[in-house]
Amino acid sequence: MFERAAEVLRRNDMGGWTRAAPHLYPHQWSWDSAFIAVGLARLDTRRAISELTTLLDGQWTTGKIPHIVFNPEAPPGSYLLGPEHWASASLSRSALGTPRPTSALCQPAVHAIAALHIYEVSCGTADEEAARSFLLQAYPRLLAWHRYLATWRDPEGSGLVTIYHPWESGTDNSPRWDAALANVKVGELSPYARPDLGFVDEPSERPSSEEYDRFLWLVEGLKRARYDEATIYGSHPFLVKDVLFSAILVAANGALGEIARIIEAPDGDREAIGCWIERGRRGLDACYNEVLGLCLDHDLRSGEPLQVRTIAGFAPLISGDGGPHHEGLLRLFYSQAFVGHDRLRWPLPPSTSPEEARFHPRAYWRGPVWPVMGWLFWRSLRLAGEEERAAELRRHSLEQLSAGGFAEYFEPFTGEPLGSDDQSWTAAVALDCIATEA
Ligand code: 9WN
Repeated sequence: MFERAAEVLRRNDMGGWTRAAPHLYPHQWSWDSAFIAVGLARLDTRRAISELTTLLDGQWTTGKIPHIVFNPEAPPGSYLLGPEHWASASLSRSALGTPRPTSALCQPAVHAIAALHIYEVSCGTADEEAARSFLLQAYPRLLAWHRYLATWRDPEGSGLVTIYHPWESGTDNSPRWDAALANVKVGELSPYARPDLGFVDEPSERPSSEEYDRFLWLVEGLKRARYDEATIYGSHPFLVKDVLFSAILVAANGALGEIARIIEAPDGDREAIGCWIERGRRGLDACYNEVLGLCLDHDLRSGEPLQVRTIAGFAPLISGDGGPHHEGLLRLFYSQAFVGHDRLRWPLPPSTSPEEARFHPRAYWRGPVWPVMGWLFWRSLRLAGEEERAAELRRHSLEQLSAGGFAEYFEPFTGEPLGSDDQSWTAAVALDCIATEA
């Protein structure tokens, strides 16, 4: 299985970086690349380093790491919004000078976790020195990225990241965004075709056309604002505090703090990182909903929490400090509402609770199991000292992949592989799970 997973990454290797999937996603995606680097660290330290370095080369001067760095060789029209559609460098001076064109959104900040992982896996090997000098090179860029998120994406100082588009959450059509998207009034859009639908067995595996209209309309709004953060904050119709992104950022700040220690960064940096962690934890705590027993995203436009039971509600488990809610969150995680649901093929977290009215077992982020989410919870459980639970999660996840291959996501009741085959980040997390002692 390790060899098969490595083979998927080799086939998707574009020479220094990896496309997210062979057909559906022919470019370099931000958080995919971070997970891919986690897996590559188990194969080849230098290749793992170049995965992150090529992504960081696309960083904007604001510190933003864009959600896509484009593949100049991808066939035109193979992905709906190509570089010409974003026109990042002509609309924003902050995007000038990147070697490859980029999108203008961002995605969850898994990168510092991946960078630290590369170093830790290399310790004691001949590559340790190379990994250490990579940390030295990457650190200022990662710090600028986290500072961007702590400032432009959190002018309120709430500790929570504001997203401008569901694509920024990485959980695109999750019911988390239904209420906020319903308030987006779509104007005139040029007709468009959906290449993504040609790469899956049935359209229900992808977001609906109503969702796509809204996704494209939001991009139009961002372009009209010339991707200027202050302008967007003043007028954009979708501004949401995302608890999963915020929790990943807290965990990534933990990793960044460790990198700062290893490379002996200035004390001032380490203090700033510590403050971001504290603020993030307080922010997540404030989003806890007693009735649902979960953390909820918050719509800045309506001023309302987004009430739905999804995997994102367990954000405090990922931020590494469930605080007073840790035990309650774990109970709910393993209850009939999630991992303990009696119809599940494997006890793995479905992206949306099967008890939710808006749950759909085949529809992308509205129900299927995503292996990368499993990896995040596995990592978090281990860090929280929940060794047995972590080991179970790892075992079931590997069983699912062994039966269904390295698919993008899985039907939770049958284990049927859905979405793209040979999804890079799925193969990558499999490599890391296999390589880690049970
Ligand atoms: C939009 C690449 C990406 C993942 C996201 C996943 C999906 C893109 C799409 O694919 O999003 O960014 O076109 O559907 O939702 O998490 O990074 O694998």
